[in-house]
Amino acid sequence: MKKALVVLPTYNEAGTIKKLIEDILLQNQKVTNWEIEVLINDSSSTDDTAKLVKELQKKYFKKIYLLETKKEGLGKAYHQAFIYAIEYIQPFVIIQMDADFSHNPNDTPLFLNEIAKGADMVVGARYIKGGSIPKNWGIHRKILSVFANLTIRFGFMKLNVHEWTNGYRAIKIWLIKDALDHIKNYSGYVFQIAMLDYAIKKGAKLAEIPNNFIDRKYGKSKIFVSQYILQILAYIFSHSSFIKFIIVGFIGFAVDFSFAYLFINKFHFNKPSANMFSAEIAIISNFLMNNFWSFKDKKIQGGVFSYLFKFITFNFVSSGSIIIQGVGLSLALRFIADKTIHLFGVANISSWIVYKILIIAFIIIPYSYILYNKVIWKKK
Ligand SMILES: Nc1nc2c(ncn2[C@@H]2O[C@H](COP(=O)(O)OP(=O)(O)OP(=O)(O)O)[C@@H](O)[C@H]2O)c(=O)[nH]1
Ligand SMILES: [Mg+2]
Repeated sequence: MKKALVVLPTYNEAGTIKKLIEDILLQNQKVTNWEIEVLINDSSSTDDTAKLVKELQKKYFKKIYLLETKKEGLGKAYHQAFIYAIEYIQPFVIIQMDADFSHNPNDTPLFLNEIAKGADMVVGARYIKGGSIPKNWGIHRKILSVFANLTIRFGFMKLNVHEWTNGYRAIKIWLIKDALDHIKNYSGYVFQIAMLDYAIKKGAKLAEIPNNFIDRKYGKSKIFVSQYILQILAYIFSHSSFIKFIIVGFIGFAVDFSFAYLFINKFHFNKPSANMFSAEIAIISNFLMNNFWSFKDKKIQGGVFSYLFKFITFNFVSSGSIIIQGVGLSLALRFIADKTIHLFGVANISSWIVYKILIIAFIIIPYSYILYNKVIWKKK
């Protein structure tokens, strides 16, 4: 028998906590290979949440654990619960669940099933077939949830991970132990994103199962929306290798342009050689910035030779994008049009500028990002 521990963070959930714990413990009758227990981290609720848990503890001997802490946010509450679980309970897997019945306790066997099949982390996903968000949510709440998930998905360029913010999950204890240092920095709701991001970067095996999120009937929501949005954006900016890769691209463009200007105007190089030198300087600086910043989790390992080899490959990939731009531009000019476009009667731009921007956005960026990930900064 393996132990599965359901962790419930609570703040004023007296309306639901008793029935929820009993429903979770009832799941023991449905699973054969698991022993399900519950840990509640109550952050100084001002209602009877902790008192009700203590009453239940007497009824269900040694199946219910209670931690009582200060109120410091959801991420902090999970972090405290994880540390307690690792030290005193040693489960094989932890299931995270909201305590307001938004997550149906009857689904816990489905999560355990995926864990038994080999997943390291199972996410209850509302944005896959079979999953859903509450129909009665106001339109602003629906938009917020959908957009938050899309922003994170595209911000990290992890298109096959559909759910980032839902808190119904099962995570193997080794992965939690491993992630403790990373997630302790995120005390609010953004902790859920930080945990999943860490699991992906670790190469953990992920599974998504459909989840129907139910609107709470009792108690009040604790989310502070504008703060949450800012935390999400800050997290993506500091942790997405894709965003950093785009920023490096812009810096590379500036480096190329500045050096070309310098060589031509100050050192009187001829224009073609000035541009060749400036392009190579930009390639070198892009290579270094990508290695030590954008893809720092997958930094090139080994000695001088592996650096040299990767650097030469990087030059090939960069030459590829120059060729793609050249060929793409000449095809567009020839088969679409080579003319001046009048922008709403206020400005004129040449069509080649539009083509160049489109080629960079839709061909060069995916081309380079995919090759960097698959060839130069491969996952170890
Ligand atoms: N221990 C602890 N639990 C918290 C804290 N903040 C939120 N929670 C719990 O975390 C879970 C999710 O919080 P909710 O306020 O329901 O957030 P939500 O589910 O996104 O929003 P609603 O369902 O609309 O309320 C609930 O069980 C809360 O009681 C906290 O600071 N400490
Ligand atoms: Mg809730």
